[in-house]
Amino acid sequence: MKKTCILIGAPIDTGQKREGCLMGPAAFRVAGISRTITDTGNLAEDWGDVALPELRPAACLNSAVHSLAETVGWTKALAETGKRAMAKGFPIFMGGDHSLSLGSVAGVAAHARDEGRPLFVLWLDAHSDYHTPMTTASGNLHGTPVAYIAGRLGFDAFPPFPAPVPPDRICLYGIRSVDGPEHAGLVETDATICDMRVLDERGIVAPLREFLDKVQAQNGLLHVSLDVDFLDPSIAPAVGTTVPGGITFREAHLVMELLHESGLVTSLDLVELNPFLDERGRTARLMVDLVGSLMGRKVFDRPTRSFG
Ligand code: HAR
Ligand code: MN
Ligand code: MN
Ligand code: MN
Repeated sequence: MKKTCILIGAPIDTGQKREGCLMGPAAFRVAGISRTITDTGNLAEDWGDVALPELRPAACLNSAVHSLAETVGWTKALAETGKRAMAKGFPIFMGGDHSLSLGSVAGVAAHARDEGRPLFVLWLDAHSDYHTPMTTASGNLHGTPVAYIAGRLGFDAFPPFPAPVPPDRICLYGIRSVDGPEHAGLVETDATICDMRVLDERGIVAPLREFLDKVQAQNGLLHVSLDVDFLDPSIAPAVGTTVPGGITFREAHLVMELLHESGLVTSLDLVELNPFLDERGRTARLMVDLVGSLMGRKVFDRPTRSFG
């Protein structure tokens, strides 16, 4: 089935302290994201970059937190654009650092609520991003979106998350860096944790299929959030927070191909690309190639396992 992909640029770098992520949307465009999508027989519509609205003062008891007003502003703007895009097609949010998901998933969740369908979230990342503004030691709000999405307390400065996603509909996949307070929070939930220990032992396919089967069984919408640092730094150097031991080139493509075959994915974030750290565009190109696999590019067409 043909999809209309809606490209939404989110040039955000205030969710962390290293500059450069704000060039991400431009790099995805230069790397040919539109063309890659249309080459798979789907449609691409570029809505341009979202603008940061006028800021309102915002405060937080944790003095480590920085750029709170900007992050709240982006969250509101992206939630509004994301909800509108969900009504029109398949939004692809091009970051920007991972704080963009505070807004993108809020918009997607509002749409899911209005449709009366459960939202599932697949978090492809080295990090669990389960801090709240109250628990983060770095003060970098890109480490918080999963907690916001799950309805964890501590986000008083933000709009209430529309229809929080129960943790049993969230899968953290590829994680290998989890801080103490994130761990303490996560063990209290029934989120699906496919950390590297699990993926090394079981392989990447079975745990992913189990989660996709759940989405299918409940007729859910599925949001995929792809952080560059999910990938091994040797193939994806353009990110400020590399963690060794990541997903390989071949594993990453297989994950995307399985997601395509499931037919379940309804929205996507591409985050944490810092083009200033890239080597001749290779990370941007790899991320775009992964979008190609997600949209159905393959070497050879064969009957695929159906879901449900
Ligand atoms: N957990 C650490 C912190 O809060 C590192 C978070 C890094 N997050 C990302 N996104 N790069 O996954 O500071
Ligand atoms: Mn900056
Ligand atoms: Mn992340
Ligand atoms: Mn990460």
